[in-house]
Amino acid sequence: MGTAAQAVAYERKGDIAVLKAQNPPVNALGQAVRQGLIEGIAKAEDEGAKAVLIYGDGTTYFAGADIREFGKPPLEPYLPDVCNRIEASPLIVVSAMHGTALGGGLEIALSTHYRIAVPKARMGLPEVHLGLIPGAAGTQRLPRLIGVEKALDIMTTGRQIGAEEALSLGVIDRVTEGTPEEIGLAYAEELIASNAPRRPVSEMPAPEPIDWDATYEAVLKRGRGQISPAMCVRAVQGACELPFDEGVANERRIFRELMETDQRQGMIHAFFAERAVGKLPELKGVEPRPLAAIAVIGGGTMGSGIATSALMAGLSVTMLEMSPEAAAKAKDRIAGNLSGALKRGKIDQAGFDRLTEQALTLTTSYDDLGQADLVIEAVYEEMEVKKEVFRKLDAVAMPGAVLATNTSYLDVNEIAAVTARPEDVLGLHFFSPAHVMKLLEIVVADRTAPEVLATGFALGKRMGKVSVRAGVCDGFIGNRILSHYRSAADHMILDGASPYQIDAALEAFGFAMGPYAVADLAGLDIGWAVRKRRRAEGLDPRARDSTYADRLCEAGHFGQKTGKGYYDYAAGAKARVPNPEVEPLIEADRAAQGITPRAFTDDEIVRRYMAAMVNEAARVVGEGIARRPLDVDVTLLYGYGFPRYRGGPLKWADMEGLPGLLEDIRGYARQDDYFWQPAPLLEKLVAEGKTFEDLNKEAAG
Ligand code: 3H9
Repeated sequence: MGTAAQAVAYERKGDIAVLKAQNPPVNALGQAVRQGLIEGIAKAEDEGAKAVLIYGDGTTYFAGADIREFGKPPLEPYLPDVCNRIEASPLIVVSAMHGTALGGGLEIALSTHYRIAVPKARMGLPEVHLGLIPGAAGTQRLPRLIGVEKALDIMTTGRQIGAEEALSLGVIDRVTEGTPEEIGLAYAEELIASNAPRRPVSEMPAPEPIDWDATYEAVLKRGRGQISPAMCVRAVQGACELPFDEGVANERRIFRELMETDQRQGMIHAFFAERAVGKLPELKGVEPRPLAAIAVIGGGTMGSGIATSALMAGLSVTMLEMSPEAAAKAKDRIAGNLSGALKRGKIDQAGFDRLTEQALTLTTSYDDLGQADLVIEAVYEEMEVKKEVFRKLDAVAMPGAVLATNTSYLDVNEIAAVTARPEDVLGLHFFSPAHVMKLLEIVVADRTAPEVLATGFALGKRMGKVSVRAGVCDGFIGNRILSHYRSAADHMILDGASPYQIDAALEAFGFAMGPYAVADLAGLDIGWAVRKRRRAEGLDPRARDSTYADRLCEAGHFGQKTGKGYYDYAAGAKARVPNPEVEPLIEADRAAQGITPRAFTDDEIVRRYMAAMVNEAARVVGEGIARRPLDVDVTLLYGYGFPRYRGGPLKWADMEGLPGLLEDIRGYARQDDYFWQPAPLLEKLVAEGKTFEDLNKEAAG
């Protein structure tokens, strides 16, 4: 980062000392920046300036503390002291914000006396997303400025607010178009001319209290096991009940405690992992192919979701369906999806009309796909059906067009092989609903060209997805691992656990939904089809199998969409009443297999489920299906409801300790040595005393 003077440039503009932060890419508040701010304020005072303007060079004001410093010994000057030093200056200090003023960045702004921002600026206190609370007096100053409830909303959700909302809440004083330097200087000159007073927020009266315990409990519950949002409540309570300095000390104590937690480690791992997934050696210097027009084949829920996402990304979309009626239905689905964006203010009515009437073309003829830069098929999940689509596509697609299959399990090599251009073929595995879910698995077949892979990543980026590279295997990264840990859960049911106990145990662990509630949501027919296919392909005779779920499907119970599955939805999706037909089916299955049921503790359920997940994930990494452990973590976080505060399954495994997990897996293998064969990579890591994180670091070079 260089010296303090380089990190914060000092310049006099008449009566105003201008401090310009220069720490690309996001002006994170690393040690040199903090030092530079302290020195800049002191110099301005020594030189007799009347005001100080603080702003950021490049694209943003400070985006927060330097997260790379976390977990290392803290370096002076500490950020809270920098904030206090700024606020205590006898000069008028002004912040001019653009880009994102986040976390410590907003805390710096709150310690300046006046705040101005450009209309596009965004701000927030997102520390909870890193397992922390604001730690530079944000929990003390923001409630003094805007009241406890509004401050807690911003802190506990970590949401970003735009400049206009910040103005209306009273976080900032003014919104003006211009460069941060221009608007900041003009504002500072005006304040000097009008003899405006210093305005330290710490001297404002303590905010009005609320019902702290009730709020703490409500926020804790909303966090599904995440502790930092609830701890924001305790820190803000300090702002009401303690003198400012003691409130800051209280916040500091909580911040330091959270810094030591696994949750903080997990969330910061997730932050960097999701930025690392797109960094692949084979993409270095590879240009993606042009992307302006895409085509989607199949307008069901998935195809319509993909089309919606593409339209929202500014691409024109041709939707191919089998009949004009089916095409009209697809259009209705897309319009339905887009009306959600309209309601949320993401597009206006004119945008809605343009997307549905001009950017979207419906067709029933493959001949109309000849202009597409990229075609995605989202037809029925059946190899022969997909192959037929690709043969037709090969005949009509323009040279250089990327041909993608949205399969979730099937062999992309086999699909590519029916075309004369397998180098143009890849898998783009979206997750349903595709316009909502952030995960995109980009499946590389044996002959996929690097620029085709790069085009997949470019498409993902335009659509705002988190894209993960995956190799070809049954289920790629996510569904392959899912299939394994779901089997572990199914085995526990055969052995005596109930689906409801399993769901409850895993939800208490932090999953958004337990596996059986998820199955009901996705549709039990999906798993049924996969089971039938695998049985037809021939199961290994050592593999355990169960039939109770098939019986449920045979009775027409496919989950939420039919009103019954593992749960009965007569009283609504939220009520989650167990379906009384399920237990007898399970008991019959156990009896047929001669199994005497036993009791499971919730801890054992979680341990077995996680061990199965980690073991299969280790195989997926060992076989190169996922490049690095972090690719698995991001896949599970974004596609499978894995609790973010645990970092992903392999980060969790590192924190739990790999030797203990391997020992447990070996123990389970004494009862079922087929299912519980330890993954060779897990054994190797344990033998070498390494972690999955070591592999991530080796891959980063
Ligand atoms: C905090 O402030 C605690 C305080 O309360 C108390 C302290 C005592 N540090 O996301 P991008 C890197 S906690 C270090 O791809 P975008 C990022 O890794 C902090 N590095 O760009 C990436 O590096 P690379 C509270 C950071 O335009 C590059 O910058 N603040 C930091 O899509 C570009 O990032 C936050 O939580 C950082 N703080 O989004 C804000 N931030 O190129 C976290 C980014 O090597 N940051 N990097 O992969 C963000 O939300 C987004 O990065 C941001 C830009 C919106 C700023």
